Amino acid sequence: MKKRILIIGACGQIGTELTIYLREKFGSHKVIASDIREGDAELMESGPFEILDAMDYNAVEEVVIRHEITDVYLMAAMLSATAEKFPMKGWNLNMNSLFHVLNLAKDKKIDKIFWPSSIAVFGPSTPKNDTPQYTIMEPSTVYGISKQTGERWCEYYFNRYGVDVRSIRYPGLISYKTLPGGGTTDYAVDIYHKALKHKKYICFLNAETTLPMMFMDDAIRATVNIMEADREKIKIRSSYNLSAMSFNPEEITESIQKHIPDFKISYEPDFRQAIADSWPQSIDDSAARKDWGWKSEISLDEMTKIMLTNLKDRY
Ligand code: AKB
Repeated sequence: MKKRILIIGACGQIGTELTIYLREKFGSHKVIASDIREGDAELMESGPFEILDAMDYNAVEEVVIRHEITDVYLMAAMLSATAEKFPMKGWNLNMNSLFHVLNLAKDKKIDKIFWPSSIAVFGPSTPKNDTPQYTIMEPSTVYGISKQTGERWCEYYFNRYGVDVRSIRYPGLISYKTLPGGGTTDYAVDIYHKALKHKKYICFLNAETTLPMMFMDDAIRATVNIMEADREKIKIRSSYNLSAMSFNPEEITESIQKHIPDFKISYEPDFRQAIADSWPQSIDDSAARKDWGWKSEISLDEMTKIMLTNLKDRY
């Protein structure tokens, strides 16, 4: 099999675990990790690595050609909270990096692209519960606008140029290997670290803020499954809704208290509350289930057990 994979943004929260998973699946030498900075030891030592700026078309093209890349996973992005602080930087990174890989595929320099979208494509006017695949989309954040625009361009490149681009609208992702950076759903990772370290956590969202979330293992499985599915099964070329669980800060606290009974949470909502309030509470992912067989496996309580077990030795 000629497959050779490039992961751009390999040192981030998703990229780190995705790289390690793909190296185990396809062989280390077939999976080139790249990022603007070096990552953690496991990632750096498990296979080839390139320093790469996702905004630099010539550099991306050079790495693609030198390594004879067939599949690109573009994981570099500025997330919702940070992009509100640096709107133009967020827009430029999220859009330019996408155009670079779409154009490489259009020019037949790569075969296939994975590009992550997000629940942030939805906005205050979207139905909040069981948000359908096709619905009103008026995102109110820079990040959400960039993801929704990106979805339109993915579909356009597929329809106009036959570019094989595949995408998922990730919910908030929770993992213990790498910390997230700059998202609105990051509290759901931080809370586990603080529960173990201090037995208390000050949450930047209020107790009732229910958001769609997913454990990283499910997200990685979904990502690789959509990329490995037969081309004709991928009917949606903008991005697929994806769902696993929904909870609010109070509910994740109760799940943690089953293991750490004296854990306490308090609330000091900041600017991220408005972002979270603009997003859905739960997602209808029936199209992903039907088209390429998606099914989530990990529930809130299972995730809590995994997170606490794997983080406890750090504190
Ligand atoms: C964020 O909070 O910005 C991300 C996302 C939901 O895409 N985790």
